[in-house]
Amino acid sequence: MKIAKTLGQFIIEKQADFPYAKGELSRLLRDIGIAAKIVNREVNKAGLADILGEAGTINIQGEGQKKLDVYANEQFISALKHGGECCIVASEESDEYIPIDSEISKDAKYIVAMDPLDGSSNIDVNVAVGTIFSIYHRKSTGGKATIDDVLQRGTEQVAAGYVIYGSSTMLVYTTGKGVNGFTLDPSIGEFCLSHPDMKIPKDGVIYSINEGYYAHFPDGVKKYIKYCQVEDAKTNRPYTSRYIGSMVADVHRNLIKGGVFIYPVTASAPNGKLRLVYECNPMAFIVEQAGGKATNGYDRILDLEVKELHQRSAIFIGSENMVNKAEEMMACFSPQLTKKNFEGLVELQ
Ligand code: AHM
Ligand code: MG
Repeated sequence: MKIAKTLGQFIIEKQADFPYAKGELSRLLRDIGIAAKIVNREVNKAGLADILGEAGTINIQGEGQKKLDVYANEQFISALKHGGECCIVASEESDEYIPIDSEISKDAKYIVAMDPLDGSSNIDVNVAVGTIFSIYHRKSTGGKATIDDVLQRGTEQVAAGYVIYGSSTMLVYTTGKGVNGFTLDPSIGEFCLSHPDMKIPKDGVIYSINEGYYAHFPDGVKKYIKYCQVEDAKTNRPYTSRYIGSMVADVHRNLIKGGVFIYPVTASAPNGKLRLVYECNPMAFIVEQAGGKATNGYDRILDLEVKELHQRSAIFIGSENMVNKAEEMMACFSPQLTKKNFEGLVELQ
């Protein structure tokens, strides 16, 4: 029987790609892998809570039962604290960034931004959810790391990844040298390399968007949806519509099969819904590293200026040709209000 390479073995092997690194990033990735296994265990028994009579109030250790997203947040923070390689954690679950002041972290060089349990409203109905993480070098030197260490452009990411808790559990990550996927083998409790050097097809036939908000979409997005639905044998249209409502699961499927995932600005979410720092940037880094594309409809996600920790952005992400087509529609039917054309509009009034 062929023995699969574990995540731990793979990380050590790849350390040679960073000749000046002393293994801190490898240890950080290992810590994230450990937390992912613990969260996976809880996600997997989510439905049992009621049966075991533990839900809502007190668990067997006498602790209050936590919502899974809070639980996941605590597990990742605790793993990163104990690992000693991270000086700040920024999380969707915490309003402010969390400095890590412990003795073993005093020389830590890395910042981790994460969404500990993305799509958590899907937990109750046994649909895939995910964890998203993004790793940066601390920029400041001396003293405590600050919010400016967190607010770096996506291009500055050192590594990014996601865990998908689906029909199997996978961890997919990049350190800027391609994308590799690992599937958790529950019998040995290890993530094993199952998807080496992942590449997203240039074209796809899946479009993924919450069409319930159609009336609230920009015209460019409406036109793109109509384009996807038109019959055209040459381009394999009509395309297939698939929307899970967990970004990790939707993007993961498209990464493997080809497709585009769009969460645009809407009338009720004028800046988009998804968060730039710990949702859009890491997914954009991964998809670009797999040969795909990610924009906000006009500009590359990774180049966007980051002003706030919980900043939102529209996102068009996936197969390059599909994102290009959607962008074309945006440019045509929802041109970006740049300073120049804004001034033009003012003059017209
Ligand atoms: P969350 O971080 O609160 O879980 O929200 C993010 C999720 C994404 O995973 C998903 O793509 C999107 O929200 C779904 O939103 P909607 O229900 O508006 O389509
Ligand atoms: Mg989220």
